[in-house]
Amino acid sequence: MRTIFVGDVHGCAAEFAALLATLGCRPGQDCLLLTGDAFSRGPDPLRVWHLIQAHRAAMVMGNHEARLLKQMQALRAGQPPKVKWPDQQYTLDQLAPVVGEVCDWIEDLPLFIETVDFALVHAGVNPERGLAGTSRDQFLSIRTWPPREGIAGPRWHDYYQQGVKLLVFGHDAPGGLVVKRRPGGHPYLLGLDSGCVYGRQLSAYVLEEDRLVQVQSRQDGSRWLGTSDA
Ligand SMILES: [Mn+2]
Repeated sequence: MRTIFVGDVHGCAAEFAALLATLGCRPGQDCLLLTGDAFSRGPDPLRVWHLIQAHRAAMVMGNHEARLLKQMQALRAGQPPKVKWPDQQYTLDQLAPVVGEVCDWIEDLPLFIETVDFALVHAGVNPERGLAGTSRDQFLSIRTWPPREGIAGPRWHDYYQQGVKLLVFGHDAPGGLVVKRRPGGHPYLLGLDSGCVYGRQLSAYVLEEDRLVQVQSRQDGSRWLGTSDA
C-alpha cells in the first residue's frame, strides 16, 4: 500500500483525475490523503466529490471547507447562506445535489492527521509550539510568521525546526511547492499547494517512493489576479 498526498484541488477535477491516473492510484489499495481546500473556486467541485468518494480519500479541513460548512449548515437550516463572492455561490450551486452528504463529511474532517510516519495539516503549524500547540485558526490559515496581515512576508516554516516525522501542508499557493530535505535524505517538510486553480500545477507526493508528481493546470489563472490567495 502506498501513501499518496495531493495538494489543494480547489474544484479542479480534470487535473485531479489526471494526477490519479498518472499515479495509477487504486481505490482501496493506495491511501489517498488531501491537504484540504478541495472544492472551492474551480470548475467542477461535484466531480471532485465523486473522486474523493471513489478513492475513499481522507482529508484535513481547509479554510475553504470551514466556510463551506457554515454555508451548508445555513442551507440545511433553511437560512440564506452568507456568500461573499460569486465563486462561492457557484461552488454551493454545483454541490447542491449532494449538500447533505458533503456537509456531513466536512463536519467530521480533522484539523490534522498524524501517524508514526507523518503529520498532515492544511495551512501549517505554530512554529514555536508545534502541532500540539497549534490553534484551529492556525491549522486553517497560518501563512506568515510572525503573524501579519496579507500574504507577503516570511513563512511559518522559515521558523519550523525539523521534526522526526514528515510534515505535509497545503494552503500557500503564493509560496508554491516547498520541499525541505534532511541532508542527503527524505523530506521533513512538504508544501503541496502549487496553485492549480491559479493556472499552475496540481502536485502529489508518494511517501514510500519519495516521489513528487505534478500535472499541469487547465485553468486560466488570470481570473484570480488581485484576489487574496492568487
Ligand atoms: Mn487554504
